[in-house]
This record gives sequence, structure tokens and C-alpha cells, in this order.
Amino acid sequence: MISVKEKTLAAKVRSDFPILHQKINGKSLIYLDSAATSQKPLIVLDTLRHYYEKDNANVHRGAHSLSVRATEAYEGARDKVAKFINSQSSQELIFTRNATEAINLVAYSWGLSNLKPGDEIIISVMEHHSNIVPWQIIAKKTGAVIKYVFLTEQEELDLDHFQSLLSRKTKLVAIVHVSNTLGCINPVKEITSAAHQVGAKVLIDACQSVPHLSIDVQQIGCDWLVASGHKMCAPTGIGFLYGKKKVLEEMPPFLGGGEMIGEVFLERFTYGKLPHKFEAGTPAVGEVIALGAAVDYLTTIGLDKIHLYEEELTTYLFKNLTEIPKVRIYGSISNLDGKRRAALASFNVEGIHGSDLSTLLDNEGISIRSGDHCTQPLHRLFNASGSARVSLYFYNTFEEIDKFILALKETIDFFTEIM
Ligand code: C6P
Repeated sequence: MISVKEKTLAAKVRSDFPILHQKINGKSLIYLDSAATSQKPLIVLDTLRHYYEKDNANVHRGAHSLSVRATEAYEGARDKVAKFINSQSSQELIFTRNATEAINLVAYSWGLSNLKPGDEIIISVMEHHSNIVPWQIIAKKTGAVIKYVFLTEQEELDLDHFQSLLSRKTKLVAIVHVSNTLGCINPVKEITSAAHQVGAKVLIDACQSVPHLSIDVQQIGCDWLVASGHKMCAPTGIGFLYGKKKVLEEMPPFLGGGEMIGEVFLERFTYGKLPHKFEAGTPAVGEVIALGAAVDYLTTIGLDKIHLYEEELTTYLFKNLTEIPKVRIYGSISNLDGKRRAALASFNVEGIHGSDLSTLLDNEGISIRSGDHCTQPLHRLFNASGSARVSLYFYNTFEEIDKFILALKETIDFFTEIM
């Protein structure tokens, strides 16, 4: 099935992604691993190259022309990203290496100076290790206690359980917006408002939502939101932390060094204003500017258009995947209209290891992920050491899904024969 809509979006954008037009093991590449990292459009690659060819200089440091140009482009990118998530001000947007570093920034800066023994941190069992391990480290250092929100029988976030965990002891709720393994879209606005009612702060891990959904931090109301550029068409090595201005102002710096200071004396220092207070050292200037180009690119296509198209792809993927015997999909499959499911499916096939599946599909030019997707506690709940995962983006086509489904069926048949 090739939809008419496919001709107007995937077909239109595919020429923007040179990497997609190559053979892998003699077959046309079908890239179904965008949740791990997305591919990059030409405009992003060109922006990076242009920066290093024409504008390369350190930022905020020199009065010479190149430094002025680099600084303007760097701060211009901050404005673009801030606008992209509807932040009130660019001062609320801190560049980090990735989402992981952004969560660690909040954990070490806010967590260490605000949490005390007996305080509670609520996270969920579906969190990525990046939103578990930093809190375990901080809980150990401060004596705070971690409470985990469990899943419903439908394998979605159990909101009743979440409500029951909330109390005046809750100081922080840190929740993933879109699970990278279950694919569910969690109701972050409602979660934020419930957490605020007991006086807790809220951090949203938006790594898997910012690339696919229109995000409005003011509407969500969260105190912090984190994402990685490499999942949203930008290069690796760049991510961001959004924080409410008042909350960021009250937090001490995370790293010390150049850029983040006001004045330095032999015995003490003062720190600079937002956002620079949290950006110690020379930043990833080219990557930031390229992230700005990625945001322009996504905005020009339109996040609503991307989301609608991905909903259709997701519905089509699930319709086909659920018909294959022996396939166990993780996460709710009762919302197949795509509305509460992101464009990914983690699954296991009875009797076949996920990494064998991935290797055999790679022989057909199809890239899917296998492993624990950095959600070991979640996989443990399912008694699985890992799973295979297909994840889509707006450059994927219905035809690619057809080829993946066919190759998967053939792989299962092959294993059934030799077993
Ligand atoms: N998930 C995946 O294949 P970093 O590594 O900092 O860019 O992103 C960490 C991260 C945090 N939260 C969620 C929900 C994520 O999905 C990820 C990255 C990749 O699913 C790599 S494990």
C-alpha cells in the first residue's frame, strides 16, 4: 500500500537525506532505528560545514569578525530552539551535550542542594537509564528515597498508582514523555499539574517526543524538560535543558570554568547570568548552530504534519505486526489509531533472539535495533533480557514497512524450519 499522503511527505523529504540512498548488503537501505538516532538532512550537514569553512571562532570571547559571527549564529540557534518548544525566554534554554547530561545537570545542581533524607523522588519503571541512574546517585548522596510508578495491565503508565504515590514528601517527579521501549505517550500536562499540587518539581524527559510532537513547555507547565539534538535531525554531541527562569536562577552552577563566571578572585568567584551560568567551557558551537538549522527544517515541514503522517505509519505498522504469529509486542496495543502510541514498536519473537533478528534483517538492508534500549528494569518486568525495536520517522514509507514485515515473516519461517 502506498498512500497518497506518502507522496506528499516522505517522498518529498527523502531527497533531503543523502544517507538513505545507499545499498547495505546489496539491498536498498531501510532505516528503522530513528529512536536511537535520526538521520540528518542536507541543510544540517551544509550548516555544519559552512560554519567550519566560514565562521569558525570561539563564542562570547572576541571582538573580531569571526567571533562576532559565530556568537550571533550560536545565540540565534538558542532563540530558535527556545521558540520551538515555546519557552518564554531564551535565557531558559541551556545547551548540554545530550539529554543525559541535562538530567545530570538538574540532579547534581538542584538535587544535591534541595533533597534531604526522607524526601521522595517519583520516577517510573519505564524510564531510560538516563532518568534512573542520576537519581539513584543523588538519592544515595542525600538520603532521598525513589518511588517507582508501575504499569497498568495494558502496559501503560499507571496514573492511579502515580496519584497514590504523591504526597507532601514528594519533592520531584521525573517522567518520560514518550517511552523509547513501550512507545506510549504519557499525559505530562496532567502529571505536572498533579505533582505541583503537592509542591513537587517536575522534569520531563522529552527525548522521544520533541522530534515528533509539537511541544509547548508553557502549556505542560513543567519545571525542566530535556532532549537530545541527534534524535531530531541535528548532529550528535548537542542537547538541551529547558528550565523555568526562576527555578534555574535558584540553582547553583553544575560545572565550573570559563564562560559561566561573573568575576573570579583568588579565593572565590561569582557566577554569570542565565543561560551562561550553566554553560562552562567552550560549547559545541557548530553543533548548536546545526541544531538551529534542524529546528528550522522541522518547523518548515511542520510538527503537526510530521505527527499526522507518523500516526498513519504507526497504525499501518501495528496492523501488520500484530497479524504475525509468535510476535509479542511490548506496550499497549489497544490504541492503534496512533493517538497514544509513538512511531515505534519493541517486540520479541518466540524462540528467536532479538540480536539474531537484527542481524538477519540487516542482510536485507533493514536496520532495526536490538538490546535492552537502556531500559533494563522494564525488560526485567517482562522477563526479557532485551527486545527488537522498529522506530520510524517522517522519512520512512509504507513500502519500507511492507518490506520489513515481509523480511520478518521470512526470518521467522527460516528459524521455524531449522528448529
Ligand atoms: N535512547 C534509544 O535507542 P542521550 O543518549 O542522552 O542522547 O539520550 C538518552 C535518552 C533519554 N531518554 C530517552 C527516552 C531516550 O530514548 C534516550 C536515548 C536511545 O532508545 C539510545 S539508548
